[in-house]
Amino acid sequence: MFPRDFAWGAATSAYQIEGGWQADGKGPSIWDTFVQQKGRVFEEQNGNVACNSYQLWEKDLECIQQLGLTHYRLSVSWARLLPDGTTQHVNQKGVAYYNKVINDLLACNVSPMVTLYHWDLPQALQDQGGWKSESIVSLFDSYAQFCFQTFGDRVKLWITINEPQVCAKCGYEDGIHAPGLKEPGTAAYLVGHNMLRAHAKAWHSYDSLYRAEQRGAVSLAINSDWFEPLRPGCNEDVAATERDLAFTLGWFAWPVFVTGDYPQIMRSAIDSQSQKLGYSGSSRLPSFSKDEPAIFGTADFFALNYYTSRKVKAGEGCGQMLCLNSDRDAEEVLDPSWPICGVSWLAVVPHGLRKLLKYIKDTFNNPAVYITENGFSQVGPRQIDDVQRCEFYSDTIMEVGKAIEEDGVNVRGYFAWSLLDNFEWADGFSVRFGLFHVDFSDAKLSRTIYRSGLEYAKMIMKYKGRHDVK
Ligand code: GBH
Repeated sequence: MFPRDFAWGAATSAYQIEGGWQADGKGPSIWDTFVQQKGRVFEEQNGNVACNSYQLWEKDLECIQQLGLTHYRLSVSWARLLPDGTTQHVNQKGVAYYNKVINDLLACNVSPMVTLYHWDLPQALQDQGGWKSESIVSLFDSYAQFCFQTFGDRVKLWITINEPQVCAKCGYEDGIHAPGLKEPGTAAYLVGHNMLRAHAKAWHSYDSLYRAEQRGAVSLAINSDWFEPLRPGCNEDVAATERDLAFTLGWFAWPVFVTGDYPQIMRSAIDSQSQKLGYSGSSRLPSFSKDEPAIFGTADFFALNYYTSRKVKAGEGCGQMLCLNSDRDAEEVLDPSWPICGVSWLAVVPHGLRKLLKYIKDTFNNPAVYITENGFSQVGPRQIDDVQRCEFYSDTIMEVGKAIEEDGVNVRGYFAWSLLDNFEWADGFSVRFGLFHVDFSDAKLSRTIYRSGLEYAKMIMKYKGRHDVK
């Protein structure tokens, strides 16, 4: 069912696991700032220590080996490498840390997939306007080039930006993630725009300066739910579903994989709402200039973060608010048959992943796909014997297998979110996604494998093993 070189992985991100927020010359990031503000995070928790992977990396490596992973997806902290965000000042201790991580992985036959930006912008760059400012595009490119130069002899799979849609919406529209801004209806589109340009510029740099020698692949991780009309026969619901998909997956996938520009549905929804509300000036959704490096074609594979599905019905006709949800004008509902795991947004729908994969194959010209995140959360008291999560992983991996075998989708790898219980952003440590439990009340932060970790290890062994029999 799974190709011989299929990537069996797990993922983490720097701020969520590393701790060491001020260690060895690291600069502050926007999350270091955000968590210090009252009311931002569950019980005022923070990632100052988190899983302390900055010091306990070798424990993480043991976990990785216990699972038998072939790949590990981590992110590097921009402010740990470049404390003020620029290449003017390199923190050699940060470089040494990631060199060790990468070298240890390779020594254990595990391939690293490295994300450059998993939401932790250096505060120094936020102070200059952050992702809203056009200057971020070349700053990001310099940072990316620094990473290609420093680690690219060993890292062959790169993700520039993790979930630009979530960065833009949660960080600048809803204000529930760092930098915590609430500028509805405008900032998210600008931020998304600069993220696309930054991604594209970094991809072009890799393509022209590093690819020939390093022979790696670069993409961006796009998050999307699977969307279906609530009433399939109802035209309004079908149209709302298309809009919802355009505002989530399409926002970033369309420019990169299809046209070099945003989905037409998205632009016309935004512009007609602007007109209705008498918003003057140019479109709130910026345009790409012909003089810039092209956006189209700037991904060597499709990186998908999939968590859940939604049924969609027509919205209430926008309302008077200038905001992203009004532009999108779609109402999302849960099917009562879908179980909810842990957090309220996470309905368990493994078959939605298969449908989304098929959609990606058909819409984006059959790209190689890595599922760069997928997981199941637990809240409340520790439950090592997590039978539901075991079932979730086996059902999901079955759906991925069907996507490959029956639908012919070119899926190249699967990364479970997450290797470890970790700092789940605004939910702090109250929501646990790990294959390993982390005891945050114990100074040693001991890692204990969940039953689902053992099951995932067995699945990996089984599917990898099959080839050896032949
Ligand atoms: C991913 O985000 C992230 O890449 C990863 O870092 C994270 O730990 C993981 O998934 C699990 O969440 O509270 O109703 O307003 C997934 C996208 C964006 C989904 C924020 C939940 C909050 C919904 N997430 N969203 S709500």
